[in-house]
Amino acid sequence: MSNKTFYVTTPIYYPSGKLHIGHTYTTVAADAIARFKRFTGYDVRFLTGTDEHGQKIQKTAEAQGLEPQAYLDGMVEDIKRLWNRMEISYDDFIRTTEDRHKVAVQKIFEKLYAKGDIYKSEYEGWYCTPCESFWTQTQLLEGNKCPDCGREAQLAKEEAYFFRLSNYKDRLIEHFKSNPKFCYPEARKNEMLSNFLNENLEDLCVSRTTFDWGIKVPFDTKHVVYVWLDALCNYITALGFMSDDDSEYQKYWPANVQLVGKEIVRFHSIIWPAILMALDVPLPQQVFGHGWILFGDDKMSKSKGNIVYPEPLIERYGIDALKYFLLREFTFGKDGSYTNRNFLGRLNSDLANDLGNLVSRTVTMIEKYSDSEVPSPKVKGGVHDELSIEAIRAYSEFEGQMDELQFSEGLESIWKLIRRTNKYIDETMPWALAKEEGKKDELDTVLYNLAEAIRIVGVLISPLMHVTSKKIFEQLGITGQQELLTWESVQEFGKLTPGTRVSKGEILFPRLDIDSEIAA
Ligand code: ME8
Repeated sequence: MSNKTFYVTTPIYYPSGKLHIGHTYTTVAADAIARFKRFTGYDVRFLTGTDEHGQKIQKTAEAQGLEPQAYLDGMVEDIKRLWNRMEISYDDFIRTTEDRHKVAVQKIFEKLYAKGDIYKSEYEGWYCTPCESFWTQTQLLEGNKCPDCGREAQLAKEEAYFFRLSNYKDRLIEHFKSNPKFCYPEARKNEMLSNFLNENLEDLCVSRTTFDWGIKVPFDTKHVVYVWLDALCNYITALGFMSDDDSEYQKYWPANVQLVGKEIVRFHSIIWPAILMALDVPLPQQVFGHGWILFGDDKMSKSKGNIVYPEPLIERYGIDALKYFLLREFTFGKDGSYTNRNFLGRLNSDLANDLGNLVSRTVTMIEKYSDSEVPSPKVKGGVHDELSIEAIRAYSEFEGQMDELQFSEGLESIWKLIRRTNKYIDETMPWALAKEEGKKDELDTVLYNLAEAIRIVGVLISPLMHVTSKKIFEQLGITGQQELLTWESVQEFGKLTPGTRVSKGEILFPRLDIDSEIAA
């Protein structure tokens, strides 16, 4: 195992409804990072899970006539089924109702209380149950509406424990300034600095007494721990923090990147680091707040009912089609709109036309003009060298873009190579070379270079689209040749062994009739 470690996390989702493509988006992005880092030699830990306490979950379970735990078990089974169906390569799945988490959260609460970072007082203010967020009167919108979701907040007055968030304001500002990539992208950092850290940072209420579906405060059991404090701690409790065996915590913490949607950047870049500072624990290297997938102009959300689910899309078009679309269509960090037309348009243009056609044309020509065997290249220079230079460019650009989590640009770099390779076919016209006398060397070279280019494409896309990548390797007949499938193998053009036998497989991405797909 490599001694370079990499820890990536997704938010732990509320199992208060079926997950949709918004959740899938974050998880697919985290999976792409995890797979890319493993591929490039890191010992990776990829954590996801579910946030199972709080008033909202309790109310949802009650509305279905179920005990919270029974309700949650069913929901979590569905979530795991979805991630498994999508072949998400998570290493651990934490549920906040698990003992390993509950016990550690109680210890964390006790420690913060013993240090004086948590104290008892009375809460008087507003609470938004769907967001599980506390608000002051001045933060509310007109009509006592929650500034995050626009729904009506409720007045709450109860005895409560508070976390001394205000004590950490200066250290947080200092951390933001001296670590410019801590809260990222730039726009999120500026938003946090100007909207929250510039104002009075009030102490945070961290316990509730008006319901009981939560982790009990160990020394005052009529209180349950505020669901956000409970939830945020998952990133370290899952590693065994404050347990008998904290070897994983020692190995993987601090996280390299914590992915979250932009609406919860405040919790992850202000409250979470303050808790960690209070615990004397190092902060994650980066909290990346990505944008929203909108439906029309609205955020897709369980409560608004304007939802696209991943299951019908993956059943009909395959997991790689959805993963490709999510990573390619939206700039990571910015909002974007989902439409069926855009989704299907990308499938046709990028996957069926550009990639699918290239693989199919290449394998067909090798079968036809070279008896299914990859010939050895004979000629150098000109257009042939242009192709190999392009392949090396694609590899190095892709690496840089993946390190910056710019998936869309990374895929575009690979697609530039794909389009260049398609153009190479048009320029060299292998079908004409096959007919002409004395062009055998030229033809062999073209066929070899095409096979090598698609091998490189297959390797480059493998962390993002592993199903397609495997199909390409099968058609090229190199599945068993591990040395041709590694990250190192694409740093050089010309590794494919002449004589390899290709065989045409199923079409990678069939061309779709968009209007009839939309009507279906
Ligand atoms: O907030 N576009 O859980 P949650 C993009 N339990 N991403 C979206 C999205 C959309 N339309 N909708 C959801 C919670 N997401 C807490 C987290 S973490 C300690 C606790 C993604 O089920 C995005 O990552 O509401 C967002 O932050 C997350 O799902 C919210 O999931």
